[in-house]
Amino acid sequence: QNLNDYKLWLKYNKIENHDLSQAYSKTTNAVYIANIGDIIKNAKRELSLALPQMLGTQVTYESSITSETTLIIDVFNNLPEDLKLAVKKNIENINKEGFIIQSISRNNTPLTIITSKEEIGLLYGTFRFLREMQMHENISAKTIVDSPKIQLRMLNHWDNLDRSVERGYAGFSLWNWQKLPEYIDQRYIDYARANASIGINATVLTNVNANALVLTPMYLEKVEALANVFRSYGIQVYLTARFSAPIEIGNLETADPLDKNVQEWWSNKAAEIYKRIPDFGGFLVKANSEGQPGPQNYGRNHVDGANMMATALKPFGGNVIWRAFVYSEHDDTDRAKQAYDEFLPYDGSFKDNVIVQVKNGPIDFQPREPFHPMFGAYKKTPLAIEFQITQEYLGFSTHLVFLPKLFEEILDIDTYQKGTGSTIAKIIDGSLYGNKLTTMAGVTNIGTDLNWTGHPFAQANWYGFGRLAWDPNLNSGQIADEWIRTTYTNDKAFVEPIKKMMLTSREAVVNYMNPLGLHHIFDTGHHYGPGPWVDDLGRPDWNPVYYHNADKNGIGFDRTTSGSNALEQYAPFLEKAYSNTNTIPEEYLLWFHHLPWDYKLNNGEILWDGIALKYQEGVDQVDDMIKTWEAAKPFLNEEQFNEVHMLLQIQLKEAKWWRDACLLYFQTFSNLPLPKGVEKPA
Ligand code: GCW
Repeated sequence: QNLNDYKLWLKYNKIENHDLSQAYSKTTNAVYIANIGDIIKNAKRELSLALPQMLGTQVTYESSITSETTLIIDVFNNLPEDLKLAVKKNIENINKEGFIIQSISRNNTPLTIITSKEEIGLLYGTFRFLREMQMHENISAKTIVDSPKIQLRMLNHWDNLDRSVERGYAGFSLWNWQKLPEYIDQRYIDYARANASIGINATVLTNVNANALVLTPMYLEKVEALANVFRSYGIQVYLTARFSAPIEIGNLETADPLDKNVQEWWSNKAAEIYKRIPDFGGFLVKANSEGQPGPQNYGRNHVDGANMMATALKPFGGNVIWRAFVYSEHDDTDRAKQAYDEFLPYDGSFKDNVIVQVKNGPIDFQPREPFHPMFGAYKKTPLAIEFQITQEYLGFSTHLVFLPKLFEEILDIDTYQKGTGSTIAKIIDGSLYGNKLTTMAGVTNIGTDLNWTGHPFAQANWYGFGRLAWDPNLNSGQIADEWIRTTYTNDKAFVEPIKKMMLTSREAVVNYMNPLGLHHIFDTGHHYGPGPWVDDLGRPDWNPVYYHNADKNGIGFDRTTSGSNALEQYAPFLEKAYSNTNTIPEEYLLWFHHLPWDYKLNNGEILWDGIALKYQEGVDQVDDMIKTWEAAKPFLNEEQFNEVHMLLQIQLKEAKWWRDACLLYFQTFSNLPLPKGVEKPA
């Protein structure tokens, strides 16, 4: 791995263009930055790191605003009256984390102002200012007025206390529990910088399959040390709370949420945490899911459990984020239906500091899923969307897959639950139902690898998640553009083809793993390679054969009225459209329908041929990605080039593996020859 990749998108490369460099030097010639708190100190640190690297000059800071000042960074309330007047209109259009970057002429001197309502906006504004410079934009020619559209922009670490990371493919956990609290690794600071630069403002440090130990004083002291670092970057710490903690670390005999002693235990625990961490965010809970303990162990329900914790956190302003990722081996209902069935009756019964967190799709982070039907159906209790940034089902950190494309696809979907235009973005940002708490969570792909994410391009998924959590209406092409230009170069001859490569990479992985709505045909446990033949696991709902149902008559999961009728969980308009093979988008075909091998696709191909050709298309797309990368070689140093080139070779080999394994297996049912154009397995 390349040492330079450690810097992520905060490389602050030298600006070679003389005129541009001159212009930026003028803008940053005399900087007044208010001294109002720890957060702004970090904005100042960032400027002091970035400007000399980009411009080759040291920054001169002024202790007060003078007629020489060229850049002012301060909150609106502190600005001199004439400047207040200049930015007044824009200040009305931002929220408390938003910012304005505006250039004016003051006494015939050009002046740039970065301002906000609160201190945190100045940090976000500074990072944005620096990004504009990294992207060689003409800052003084435009006014930027920007605010986050979602309140909690949150990473979920699936990090265990032994530093292993569940579904982590980039080394070990960043949190060095053994050396904490005294030893503050520079990584914690750089992690916070990277997150703040894209607006992430909350992090859950521990795995949802939690160990209760993190709630003991020995660990809380370490959590406090991390919270102290993150606070000055505007990042709030959350912890996972194992439901049975009162038994495991509290010496109680039960964890029954209606038991007085249990309730008291959690209230005391909350008080203990807030004493150390006054801005602690709250708990993320996985309960009665995949064998984790929960209220149902005591004959209670999700509402009892979540509300008990919510009551404990409420006096301190904390939240409970309660996951809806539930499905049971004792229930033979289609797994895709279970969370909705179980949770729908509880809509509106949760306390106002409870957020229900739902994965983007109804199964589990597949390369493509239709949206989870709880989105739009839940109208009163706020929902958080949970995306997976780590690539559990998308080739780990070996395959290049640009996930913002997937995130965007989901966010843009219309659920039709409150008429046309009921998009998931509007549900998540609260605008559709007026929810007060809004959250986007991403299961992080970060670890101790030198480049943080294993694959250098996986950095773009961290970046893109943050950008979309800030504004779920952003376009994935713009996100790719920003990432490439801040990470590599602004040269169009590099940016354009690489952007194209990134934007097709998600469809490529769908094609070579799970085309036309196929899903969950991964090999058991690790979820890396193909395993469509697996049929012997203890739980039927973990077996791939449960999902593809291939037999001599056809393939696919019938979720219409003749099957599991999962479609009844969607709005009538979609239920109708998806029930009909003529109107369902073909990318969801086999998710909802079991169809004969000779079923005719829209383009006239029979289903078997269509599947085979999709697998081939995926392989060809990876081939093209390699060609694109090879053509980009002049812009890369040898290490940079080789690293991605080697990874792409593996991706190609494995795309073929997927194609061959799946087609050979499915062919035992279809009994049809491979169509022309599909490479014969070696
Ligand atoms: O995606 C599945 C993973 C589990 C994970 C679970 C969950 C943390 O395979 O590793 O557990 O989902 O989201 O709870």
